[in-house]
Amino acid sequence: MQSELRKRLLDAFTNSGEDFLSGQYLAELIGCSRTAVWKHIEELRKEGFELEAVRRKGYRIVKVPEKITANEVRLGLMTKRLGQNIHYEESVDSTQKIALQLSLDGAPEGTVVIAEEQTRGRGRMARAWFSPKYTGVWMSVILRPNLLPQKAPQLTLVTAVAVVQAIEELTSIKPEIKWPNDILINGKKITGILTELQAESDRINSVIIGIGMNVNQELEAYPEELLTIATSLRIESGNRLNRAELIRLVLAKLEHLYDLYLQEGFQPIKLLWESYAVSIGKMITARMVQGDLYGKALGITGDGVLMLEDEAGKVHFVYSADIELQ
Ligand code: BT5
Repeated sequence: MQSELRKRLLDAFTNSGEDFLSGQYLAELIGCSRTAVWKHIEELRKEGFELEAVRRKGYRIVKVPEKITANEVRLGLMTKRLGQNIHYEESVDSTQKIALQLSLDGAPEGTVVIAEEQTRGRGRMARAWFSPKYTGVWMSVILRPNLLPQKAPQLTLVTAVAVVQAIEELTSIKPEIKWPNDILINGKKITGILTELQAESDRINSVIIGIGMNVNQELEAYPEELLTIATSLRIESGNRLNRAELIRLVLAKLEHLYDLYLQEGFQPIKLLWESYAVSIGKMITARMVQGDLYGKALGITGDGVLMLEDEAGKVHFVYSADIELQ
């Protein structure tokens, strides 16, 4: 929505307080048709405003979107490193990009970038990640582990377990993990994780973990192509969640599991991960750059690599793929 029109619309609602404003009045005020007013109202709803619409009376705002502030995240944060340094932005292209720049500038481990909205949020292989304003958690965490670069993908699995544990603690929902980076509820995606690495030949400079969580979106907020594949914690639990609290919990779980991983290696994470994994023991198709592979998902190796047994009984090691459950 053009910002001048938006400003006039919000000013009108500010002045009207609890009173309703009719579509006709708003149309005249901002100089457009009633259909256009309705579209603007829908835009506001997508951003997290709750509007009451009553026939013959019009509209009024009953709830404004709650913003996250860095201070709100810090208050009650139970971590030693993760989130001790928070960069909060209202709107960015991608938190990954900002985090990369901060990491190149020497930001300490645990630095977190949080945005209310991403205009070019991204998934793996340059796919788009839908990141609407005020309703999700779009954040990137900078880690600097003393590990060989080839171990970095394991951090995706460490993060997946942390996110599942945080969701379990805050809601009564039991999410599942689909290898390697999807967290699902009832088969629909609630969270995606993107792990990006800056490394020299044998040492990691930084790993940037991007976490995208659908929290307070309603179904109408999603574009057509995501309607059948995405969901949000609000849709699944029926409740709006406090995003700052969720962020604190994810950071606390992640720090705990990350420390466990650094001290004891991948084995304890593997056990936890497997207890949440949805694909293990099932027939799956692994879609890879080099082609599709169909077979039974046997589990993950001690390194976090997916093992898939094809119909001829041959076991394949899958390092990177999109998994389709049959
Ligand atoms: C992912 O990629 O799932 C990783 C997503 C990581 C997003 C975070 S947000 C903070 C940080 N900053 C960024 O710019 N990114 C990270 P992938 O497995 O490639 O899945 C991408 C696919 O998921 C898309 O092609 C869509 O089909 C679907 N998708 C897009 N947006 C979605 C959403 N909000 N919820 C569920 N599915 C979505």
